[in-house]
Amino acid sequence: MMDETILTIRKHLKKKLDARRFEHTLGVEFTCAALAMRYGCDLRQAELAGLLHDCAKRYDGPTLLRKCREREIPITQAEEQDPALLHAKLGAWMAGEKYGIEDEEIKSAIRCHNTGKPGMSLLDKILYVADYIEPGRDRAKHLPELRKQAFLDLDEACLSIMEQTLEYLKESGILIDPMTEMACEDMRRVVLKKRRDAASLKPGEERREMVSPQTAEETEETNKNLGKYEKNSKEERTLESVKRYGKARRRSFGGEKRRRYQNYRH
Ligand code: DGI
Ligand code: FE
Ligand code: FE
Repeated sequence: MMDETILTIRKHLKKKLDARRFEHTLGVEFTCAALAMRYGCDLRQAELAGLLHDCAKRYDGPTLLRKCREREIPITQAEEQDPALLHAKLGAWMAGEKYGIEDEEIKSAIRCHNTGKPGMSLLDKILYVADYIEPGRDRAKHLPELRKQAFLDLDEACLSIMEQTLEYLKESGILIDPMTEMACEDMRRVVLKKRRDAASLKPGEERREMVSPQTAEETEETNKNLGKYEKNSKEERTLESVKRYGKARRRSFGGEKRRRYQNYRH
């Protein structure tokens, strides 16, 4: 059954956004849905986040600044210099106030969709990645590889995008928002931890593990305090693995990496 809310918002945005932005919006909505299927995220949440993420993009810089000030939305130095960034924060506000979205997770994903943030939720990461890889995008480097990576490991894809974005901002001499740096550092910690865990395991049936959905608990686990995580994770993971598959599953990071790069070549 088609969701009336989604259809109504789509119709409204078609009138409010220019044709290119609307096409991008649909691309992000559908990519969010695909990633939600892959990682076991709520489909409706993902679609709504994708659909509404750029709803404030119709305003120019000065208007964004004014509207954010009027609504007492905090403005960073980078946003002051590059007010276009504010479409994320104002967009989250509009999702709530204009489009009646009460779901805080959807609003959070919209709010952090251009800078990211430390401790991103599964939905935050899905929107962040979908915005970059949707079918209409063609400027970024390594898009075919990134698109594939997004469906293999969402955290790795997030990190690649954050690193590429920072590289682009540095090259162009654009002021970097501290949130963009913090998000990337946090994701790097999460990914390095995952890689270390994987490397410490012996080779095994890694294929099945690679395609198993990322659960909300797993996402939460990756976002946990690192020290605590460090102490318990091996035992917890082994236990979880035993629960899920009936025996301890082990895999080799080297094997997975090699296979992934082989995949990239065709
Ligand atoms: O709205 P979209 O064009 O679909 O994409 P977006 O909301 O992800 O915005 C992407 C732009 O945001 C891209 O040109 C890079 C820019 N950006 C990301 N982080 C920062 C940033 N710009 C500045 N000034 N500072 C940042 O930290
Ligand atoms: Fe955006
Ligand atoms: Fe976008």
